[in-house]
Amino acid sequence: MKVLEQISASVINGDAAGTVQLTRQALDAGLSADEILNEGLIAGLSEVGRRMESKTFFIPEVLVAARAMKAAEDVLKPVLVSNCVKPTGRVVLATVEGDVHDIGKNLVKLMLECAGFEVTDLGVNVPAASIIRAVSETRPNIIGLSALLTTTVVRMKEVIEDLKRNDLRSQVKIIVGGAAVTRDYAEQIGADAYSPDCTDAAKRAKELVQTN
Ligand code: B12
Repeated sequence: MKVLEQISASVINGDAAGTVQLTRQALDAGLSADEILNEGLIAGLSEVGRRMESKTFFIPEVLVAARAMKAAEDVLKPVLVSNCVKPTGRVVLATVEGDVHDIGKNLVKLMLECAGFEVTDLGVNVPAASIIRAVSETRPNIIGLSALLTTTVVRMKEVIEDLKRNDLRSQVKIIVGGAAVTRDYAEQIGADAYSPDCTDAAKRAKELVQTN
C-alpha cells in the first residue's frame, strides 16, 4: 500500500498516532503537504462519509476519524504556513447555525491566513445575528460561510438577507463553501464566490479583495 493510501486507511480506522506517524513519513519522503492533505487525509474522511451514509459507520467512528485527521493536521500546519505572506485583508469566518462541522472551515482559515488574511473565526453553529454583529464590529472585506448539511445550507441565504436588511451587504464580499454547497446554490443566493476546497478558497478570496 502506498503511503497516501495508508494515511487514508489510518484516518478511517481512527488511528491518530498512526496517522501522525505516516504523515511525518510522507513529508520525509518528499510528498507535498497539499498532496498529503487532499489525497491522504481528506480522501480518508470522504470514505468515512460514504460509510456513514451506508450506515456501516456511526458517530463514534466518525469522531475518532476526525480526531486522527486533526492530529495529522498539526503536523502539516507548519509546512503549509511556511510560505505565508503579509496581511491583505480581513475575513469573518463561520460555520452556520445548526451545523457543527469545522474541519473544512479550519483548513480554509489556515489557507486564508497563509494568503495574508486576518481571520476572525466565529466557530461553529453561529447564528446570523452574531455574524452581522461581527461584520459591524470588525468591518471585514469578506465573510466566509461553511455548511455541510442540506438542512443548514439555507442559513447562508438568511445571513445574506440580514446583511441587506442592515445595509451591510454592499460593504462585504461573501464566499461560501462546504460539502452541502454547490456553485449553483451560491449563485442563487447571491454570494460573490463559491469554492470547493481550501486552496481554491484562498485564491478566490484574493480575487475578491482585488475587485473590491
Ligand atoms: C467528520 C464528520 C462529522 C463530525 C464533525 C467533526 C468536526 N469537528 O467537524 C461529527 C461526528 C460531529 C458529525 C456530525 C454529524 N454529521 Co457529519 N460528517 C462528517 C464527515 C464524515 C466529514 C466532514 C469533513 O470534515 N470532511 C473533510 C473536510 C476537509 O471537508 P469539507 O468539510 O467538505 O471542507 C472542504 C470544502 O468543503 C471546503 N470548505 C469547507 N468550508 C468552507 C467554507 C468556505 C467559506 C469555503 C470557501 C470553502 C469551504 O474546503 C474544505 C477543505 O478543502 C462528512 C462526510 C463528507 N463527505 O463530508 C459527514 C456529513 C457531512 N455528516 C452528515 C450528517 C448527516 C451528520 C449528522 C446529522 C449525523 C447525526 N445523525 O447526528 C451530525 C450533524 C451534527 C451537526 N449539527 O452539525 C452528512 C450530511 C448529509 C447531508 N447531506 O446533509 C455527511 C455528508 C455524511 C453522510 N454522507 O451522510 N459529522
